[in-house]
Amino acid sequence: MMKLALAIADTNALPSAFVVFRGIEESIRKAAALGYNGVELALKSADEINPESLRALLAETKMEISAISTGQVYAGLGLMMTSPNENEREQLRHIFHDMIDLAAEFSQMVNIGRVRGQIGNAPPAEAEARFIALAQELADYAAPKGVTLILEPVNRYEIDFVNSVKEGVALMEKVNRPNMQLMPDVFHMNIEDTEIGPVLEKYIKHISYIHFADSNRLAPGQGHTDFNDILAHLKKASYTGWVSVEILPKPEPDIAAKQAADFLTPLINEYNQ
Ligand code: LER
Ligand code: MN
Repeated sequence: MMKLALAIADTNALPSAFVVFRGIEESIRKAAALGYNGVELALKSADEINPESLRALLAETKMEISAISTGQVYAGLGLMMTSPNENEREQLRHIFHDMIDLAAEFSQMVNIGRVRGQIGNAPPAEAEARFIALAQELADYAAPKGVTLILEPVNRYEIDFVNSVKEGVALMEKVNRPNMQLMPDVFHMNIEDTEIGPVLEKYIKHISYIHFADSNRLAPGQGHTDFNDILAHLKKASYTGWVSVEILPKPEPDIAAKQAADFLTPLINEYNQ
């Protein structure tokens, strides 16, 4: 089964948090009403969530958490896995342990987005080695809890380390942990990869989660990305799992979330036939 999620955050998330809706309870209720199967939670730290009330709300709305995403750990706290500063990496270790513990109950997926860090002026091999060491450590912490870490290739205008899915695959081979996978975002792939559908199909064994946005980062259906072609390739590769809508909240959050659900729900229903 392919399932559809919407990226959301709490009301206190930074303006830069890349989500359609804010306010956890209200967002989950609205996403459920629009037909989404789940929500992706963008968090800065695990203590933004009260597990007991989230558990009750998910049971009531029949919604799931698709993944816990960590962009705010970079955007809000400036922490990077490539950092040469051991103190920063130690802070990250604790934040990720708490996120992984939370994901053990909710979603079993923790995203590594821009928090993987920049290379900047560091020798690239050294920055990559620091990332790999911490990624392996976190994957080994997550494995007995049934949690997978999902690294998102992000375009060159936002980060200088792991822009394309192809580069992500090369890094995954070096990390070499079964619970460390990729989370391609078709918006970034449109900038960085040679093709979208065929590349997803080719590297499917490394792919556990996908972000959907159109070429202009509006709701799927509002730009020129060919979602029928992407879904045909995913189907050929027997992809099952989440696609998560991560788009600009434009022209209005409610309109954008509805446009995406209205466009994707029939395509996903057909995919699941
Ligand atoms: C996060 O999922 C993402 O796609 C980034 O572009 C946000 O800055
Ligand atoms: Mn994304």
